[in-house]
Amino acid sequence: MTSGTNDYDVIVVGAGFAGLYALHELRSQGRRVRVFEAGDGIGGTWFWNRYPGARCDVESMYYSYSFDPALEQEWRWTERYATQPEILRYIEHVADRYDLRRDVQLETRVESARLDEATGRWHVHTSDGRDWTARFVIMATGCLSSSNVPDFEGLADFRGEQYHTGRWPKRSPDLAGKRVGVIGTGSSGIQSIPELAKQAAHLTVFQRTPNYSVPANNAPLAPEAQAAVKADYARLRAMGNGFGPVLEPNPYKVSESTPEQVRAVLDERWAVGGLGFLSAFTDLLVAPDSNRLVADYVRDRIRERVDDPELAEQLCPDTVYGCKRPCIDTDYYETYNRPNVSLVDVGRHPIERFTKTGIVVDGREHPLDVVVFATGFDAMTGSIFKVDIRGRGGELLREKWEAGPRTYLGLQTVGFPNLFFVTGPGSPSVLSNMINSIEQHVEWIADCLQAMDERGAAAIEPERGAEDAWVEHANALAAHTLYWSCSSWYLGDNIPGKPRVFMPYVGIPLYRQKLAEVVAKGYEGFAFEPLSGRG
Ligand code: N01
Repeated sequence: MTSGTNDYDVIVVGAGFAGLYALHELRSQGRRVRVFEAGDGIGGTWFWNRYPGARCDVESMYYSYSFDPALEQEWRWTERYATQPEILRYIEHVADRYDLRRDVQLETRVESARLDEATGRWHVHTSDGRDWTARFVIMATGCLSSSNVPDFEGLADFRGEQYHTGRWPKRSPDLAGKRVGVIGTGSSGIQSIPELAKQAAHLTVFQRTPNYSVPANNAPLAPEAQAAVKADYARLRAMGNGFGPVLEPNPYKVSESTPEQVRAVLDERWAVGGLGFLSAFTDLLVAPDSNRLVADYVRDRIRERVDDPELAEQLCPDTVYGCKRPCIDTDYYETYNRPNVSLVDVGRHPIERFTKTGIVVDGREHPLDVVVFATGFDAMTGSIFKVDIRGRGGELLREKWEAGPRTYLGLQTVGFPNLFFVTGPGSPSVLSNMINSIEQHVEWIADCLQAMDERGAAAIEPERGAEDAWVEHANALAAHTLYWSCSSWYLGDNIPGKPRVFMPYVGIPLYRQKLAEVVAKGYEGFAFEPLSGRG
């Protein structure tokens, strides 16, 4: 079938920032686009992650679309770091402003996408039992959207309430008077723990690995500060790899700096707050000695924030700073000074099992009414694999990527023509400002489809050699970093059986340059199938 009500030019999976922008861009080109979204509302990550304290760790002025200067100018953010409800309001405003909702089908999960090689069209099956066809499929499924609850023994027996931070109920549960346990001290745990502690009778934090966190220094956004950014938006957005000018990378290595200079850089970043430590020195993630200086600095600051010295030591990470995604917080460490908060170290003694009434660690039961899983996500590939995607010869994508994801530029993979990933593995994605990367990918895809129209191409697919070279190049870049020194979701370590591969591409400016070069050389590394080639 090449026409009819269930046939589209493009099917987009997911209605978060990426899917909505893909819809807007491709529909502006006159294409018939349909977006499927599993949730009963748009927003992706910002629809699902409603846990108390959820906010973005990129500043709101820079965690926003840049594609339309009028939109940039009219939207007013209220705080330095936007809360989840505010970001969701922004996404809903964008959807209404560009009349996007009419092409988004909610509460519909894409279950499979199968290439029909004879016609070159993708056959898509959705959870409402319907079948669709499209020339292109775009996976806008998000990098951190497949929530992970570890397979704890006895979990099914637990009688209390259970919530995952990434699937938080719309009506937030009433925790007053309850004994609440939180498992996990990544970004979601570190953001939610201070808020949960205010609500619960007692909060028990089950910590396997302490994480580095730096104060966010969140504050209301003064209208003058906002106006100043808006007056110079394009230039400011381009600075600091898109995280905003306060995070402009320091161009020096620790080894090129005197101890006084190192201290001054770190003091300045501490005073500003936020993610600036990641770009404090260029050798931070490649030179262990340099990293240690930064890590020591942050550890000293953690000790200053916790009254009980023993507890402070338990909260101090001994990993490389930035090996796991660092966190930013509001009163995280101070929360452990509250009398109703306790920490259980499950690094040395892992959680043994759940009982009907609590969690057992080292032979002792911790009685709980509520358990909050802040246990993260099957990152980058989890949501892609939830769709049964079959390309040439019926090859299953999950099987092709069994030993780790293989893409060319993070955008496409051999054997799956006309299937695109937005911020896919092999692109900077989670190491970058996601909105910048989303816009870059969507615009690249839109330009590519335009170029295909102009050259009369039916399909695009990477060449095997280009994909192999890209995977090798991306691995080589990651090999020189300290990312391998700890266990992290970047490497898939948090999911049993997942291959240990560093999934994002290290180097945002280099990536931009590579993408531009590929296009300048007539889509070097891609093969186009002519329209006449179709049977
Ligand atoms: O998940 P995580 P997250 N027993 O995987 C622990 C983005 N994000 O949802 O470190 C005990 O980081 C696990 O322990 P360990 C951001 O990119 C952004 O917090 O594996 N503990 C870890 O402490 C972030 O990095 C924002 O030893 C277990 C925690 O659970 C990413 O999402 C906000 C365990 C999981 O941490 C993911 O963050 C939120 C077990 N069996 C998220 N299994 C902002 O913008 C896992 N853990 C601010």
